[in-house]
Amino acid sequence: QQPQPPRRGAFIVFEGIDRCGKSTQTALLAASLPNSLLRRFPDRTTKTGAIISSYLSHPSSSSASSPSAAATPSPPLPDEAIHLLFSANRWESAASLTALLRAGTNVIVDRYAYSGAAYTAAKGGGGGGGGVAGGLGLEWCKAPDRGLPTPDLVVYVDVAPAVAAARAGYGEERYERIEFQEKVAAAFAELRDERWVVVDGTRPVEEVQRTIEKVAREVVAKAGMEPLREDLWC
Ligand code: 2DT
Ligand code: MG
Repeated sequence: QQPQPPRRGAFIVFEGIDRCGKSTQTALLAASLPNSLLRRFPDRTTKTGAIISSYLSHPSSSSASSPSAAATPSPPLPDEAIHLLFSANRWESAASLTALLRAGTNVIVDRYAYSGAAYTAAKGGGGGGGGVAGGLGLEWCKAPDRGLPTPDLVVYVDVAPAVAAARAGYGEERYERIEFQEKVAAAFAELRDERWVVVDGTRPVEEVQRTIEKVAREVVAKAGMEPLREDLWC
C-alpha cells in the first residue's frame, strides 16, 4: 500500500489590540495542540523585522515629525513605507508557512495581515474606511497582503482598550495609547469575516484557553480535508 501524503495542517491566526493576551494564549495553544508551531508577526529576526523593531521601539506617535527627528541620521519612515515593510515581513515567511502547512504542521501565528490593515487604517483617521479613500484607507491597507496564505481560523481576543491599558508593561512601544487602540479595535471590527471567532479576553486565562483549544481542534480536524488557500482578501 502506498503511503498517504500527510493531512495538511491548520493555519490559526490570533489578533487583537496590544496587551489583549494574545501572546499568552498563542503559547498555551501551541503547547496543547499536537504537531503545532508558533510564529509571530512582525518577525523581528529578519532584515525587514529589524527595521520594524526599531520603528516600534521609538516612543513617538505615528507622526513623521517628532522633535528628535532632526538628531537621528535618517528621517522617520512615512506611514505608507512602514505599512509596506510589515507586509513584506509577512511575504518573506509566506513560502515557509505554506511548506509547513502542507507537511502537516499546524501553524499558529501571533498577529497577521489583520493587524497590518487595522493598525495602519487607525492612523488614517478612521475605524474602517473613515472617509479616507486613498492612502491609509482600509482597502489601501489590505492591498499589499492580498494573496497571502488564508487562515483557517482567526481568534480575536477581545479586551476593551481601557482594560488592556491597565495591564503590565503598557505604553512601552509605539501605538500603546488608549485613543489609538480604540481606532485599531474599530478597524478590526470592519475586518471580521466568517473565519473569525471572538473570545472574551477578560475571562480567566485557563477559561479562555479551553474555549480556544476546543475551536482550534475542530478547525484542525476540518482543515485536513480542505485545500490550503493562498487567496487572502482576493
Ligand atoms: P507586537 O506587540 O505583537 O510585537 O506587535 N503591527 C503589527 C502593525 O502595525 N502592523 C502589522 O502588520 C503587524 C503584524 C501591532 C508590535 C506592534 O506592531 C503593530 C503592534
Ligand atoms: Mg505590543
